[in-house]
Amino acid sequence: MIALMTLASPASSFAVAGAESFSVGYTKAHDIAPSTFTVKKGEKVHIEINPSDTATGCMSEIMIPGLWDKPQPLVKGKKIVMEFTPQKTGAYKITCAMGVQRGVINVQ
Ligand SMILES: [Cu+2]
Repeated sequence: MIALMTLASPASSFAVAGAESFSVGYTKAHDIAPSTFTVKKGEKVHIEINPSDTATGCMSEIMIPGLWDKPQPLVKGKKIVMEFTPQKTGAYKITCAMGVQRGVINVQ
């Protein structure tokens, strides 16, 4: 029973109706984790980031050019929710507000 429940609830994914959902952490030491995602074109994506630290300097904001274009500040304890439906396949960079890459979303 425990094994079945574990299989049904992987740590990086949880249920949001109608969306592929990801739970993401942030620390200053390791930035976002996980940082690589694979999703499907035309299917809604729901990403929640729960920062354990407040980011500073260059990497203080996060965005996904082409999927989520409004930079969001990473503030300790302040959940960030990004929801979007990718319309084109490709590899979309997760970046800071000035475009430095910190992860990738592969749309298949
Ligand atoms: Cu930057």
